[in-house]
Amino acid sequence: MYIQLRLAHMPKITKYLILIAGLVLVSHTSFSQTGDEWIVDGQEYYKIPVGKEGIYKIDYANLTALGPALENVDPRNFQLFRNGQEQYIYVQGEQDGSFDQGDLIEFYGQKNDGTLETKLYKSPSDQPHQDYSIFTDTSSYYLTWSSSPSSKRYSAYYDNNYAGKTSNTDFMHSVIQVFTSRYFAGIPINNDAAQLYSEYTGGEGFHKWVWSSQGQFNVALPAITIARALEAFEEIKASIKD
Ligand SMILES: [Ca+2]
Repeated sequence: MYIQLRLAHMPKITKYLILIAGLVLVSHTSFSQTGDEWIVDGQEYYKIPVGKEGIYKIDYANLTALGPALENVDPRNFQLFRNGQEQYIYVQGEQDGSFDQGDLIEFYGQKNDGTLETKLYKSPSDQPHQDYSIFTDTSSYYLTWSSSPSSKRYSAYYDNNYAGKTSNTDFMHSVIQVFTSRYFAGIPINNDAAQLYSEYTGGEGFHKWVWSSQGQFNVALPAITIARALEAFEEIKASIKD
């Protein structure tokens, strides 16, 4: 009797579920950005791990080692993505439409940081900083290609005419030094003995702990003018949190 009743109701339930699924699909495609729009059905993506900041080169041998199909791609169509954003690249020898011996791809590679981790915390302000990932230093770059040329290209620029130009005495340059010797598990939501919560709470991440008994600790500064040293000191003071 019970089984018959369930069978009798199934068509209605199924119809209801299909209606909900339809609504979810419409809202997904029409109104929301999920962050994975850079992944296109049918395109191939080759993962390139980067653990250190610098200029990276992919030559013909590197490219064909990544995947044999890549040597037949029109290099004007190459795209490089990091964290869902297409990156500017320089492609030497792309003008003839084929990637040949002597051609190469250059890009500015950055290691991973905490930018994508803000959403782990209950409140964005709970993340102490975005300068150091709590999981990995290694970024994942993805090389792919579309059916049309990409606009994200660096172009070569030469200007060797120095006549009539005067050099600056100094310039602005930012250096971020992140202290990561200790891991703080976050301020417990309830102040009891156990801090093993699944949530990422206030301040969770890598830090240097400074106790009042420690008179000083060293911050390395590059060669800078006195005025800039004072500015740097103010920046350091502002970045130290209780
Ligand atoms: Ca070429």
